Formats: sequence, C-alpha cells, structure tokens
Amino acid sequence: MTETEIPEDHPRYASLVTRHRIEAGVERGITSKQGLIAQGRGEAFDYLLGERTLPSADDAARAAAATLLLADRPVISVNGNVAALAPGETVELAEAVGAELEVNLFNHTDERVRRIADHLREHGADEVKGLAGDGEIPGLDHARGVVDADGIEAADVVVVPLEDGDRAAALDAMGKTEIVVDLNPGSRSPRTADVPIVDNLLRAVPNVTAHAEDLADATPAELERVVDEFDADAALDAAEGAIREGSFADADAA
Ligand code: PTJ
Repeated sequence: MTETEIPEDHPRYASLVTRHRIEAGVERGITSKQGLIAQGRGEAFDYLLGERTLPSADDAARAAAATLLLADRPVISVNGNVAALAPGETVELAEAVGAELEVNLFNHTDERVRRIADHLREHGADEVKGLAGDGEIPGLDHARGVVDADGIEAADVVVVPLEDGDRAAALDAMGKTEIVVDLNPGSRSPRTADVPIVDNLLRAVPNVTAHAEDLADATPAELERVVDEFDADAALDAAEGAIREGSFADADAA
C-alpha cells in the first residue's frame, strides 16, 4: 500500500502514513534500519500519550521558538528518521527562525549524509551542512562525533530531534543550548535538554514553526520572558504523568 492509497478515514491513518514514510526512507537509503526500531518505540509512547500534543509540549514548542529566535547561530540537526518523516516541515522551521540545517547521523556513512542532503534540497533547502565533517563533538567515537566546524561545532543553539542520549550529553558538555524532540520523557536526551519537547516530531516541528511565526515581531525581552517562564522539569513530569496515569480511552483503538 502506498501513502496515497492509505484511506484517510482509517482510525490509524497518521500512524500508517508515518510507518510508510519510514519504510520508504529505508528503501531510499535515507533512514537506517535501526530507524525502524526507533520509530516503533516512539509510536508506543505516542499511543500512551493519546497521540496528541500535551499543553506542556505546546509550552515547550513556544519556548523552543523563542530560544531559536534569540539564537545567534542556531542549527537544526537532521538524522535519517527526521529526513524521512518531516523533510519539508524541517526546512520550513529552519526558514522561519533563520537556522542552518546539518545532517548529523548516529550511524554515520558519507553516502547517507549525501542522500539526506539531496532529499532536503528536493524539499526546498538551499544549503545543507554535514558534508564537510571538519569539526567534532568531543567525547564521542569518531563517526558519531563528526560535525561541520561552521555548523554544529560553532552553534549556540542546536535542535536535536530523536537524538541518542550520549550525543545529547556530549553536546550539552560543549555548552550548547539543546532543544530535543522525543516522545519518551524518560530518555536521557530530553532529560539533558534545556527545552525538551515530548511530542511526535510530525506534530512538534510544524508547531514550533507556528509559534515562531506568532513571535516574529516580539522584542528580545518578550522572547526572553517566554524562555524564562518555561520549566523543563515540569514539562517532563507532565508528560510522564500523562503516560502513567492516562487512559486507553484517550487513544484510538489499534
Ligand atoms: O539516522 P541515524 O543514523 O542518525 O539514526 C537515528 C536513530 C533515531 C535510529 C538513532 O538516533 C537512534 O537509535 O535513536 P534511539 O536511541 O532509538 O532514540 C530515538 C528516540 O526517539 C526514542 O526515545 C524514541 O522514543 C523517539 N522517537 C521515535 N520516533 C519518534 C520519536 N520521538 C518523536 N517523534 C517520533 N516520530
């Protein structure tokens, strides 16, 4: 079944489209096979969250937008899952906040970096970083620590959707302000983040863009207030509470 053949009234429509995109990403050499497993894990958490954006995740998305608008050198890190699931939405977010896009892979191969960069360009990106590989994230083995010197290495704010905990910690140790999108509030990456967005990437990325458009005319003082009022620990607790205390009545039947 192709994406266009999935009936829109199917109760699992969004989930089926997502699976199809990840599968197509693997077939095109964009997404790693491990990306399929990561997607399955994320889906389980999304199911428990009721497949909706919690108010706390919406607050996080607004704080993320304000953080990005205040940044001097923001970079959005793109891996194989992000490229397969939301390429156009990620390019739109970069445009809305003036961020660079950099391909940065857990399972790094030059070939996959090139394919993802091409895929982002097909979805409207002008410049995509990650091909130079002349910088590093200290503390990681070579392949996982490869970044661009004028991209992630020089960034003050990095958006890291679906990141592994080690790299999130290493970026934090470099002094980066991190915005993490991850459906698992117990994962080390959102727990390391300055702004953890516990939401599906497919909902979170356009939501941050919408908040950035809404805040486009805000003064730096107003943006700083949005950032200061956001409480990362409270947002993580709210997501954990929704997962532990939620009801299956919140979610559609599988
Ligand atoms: O393309 P690469 O080589 O960089 O590899 C990317 C993956 C995602 C395979 C790699 O970073 C990895 O193995 O990640 P983990 O350690 O499995 O962590 C992925 C996290 O993302 C998990 O906590 C999932 O719950 C979460 N996740 C999966 N799908 C989504 C998600 N969070 C938000 N939206 C999703 N659609």
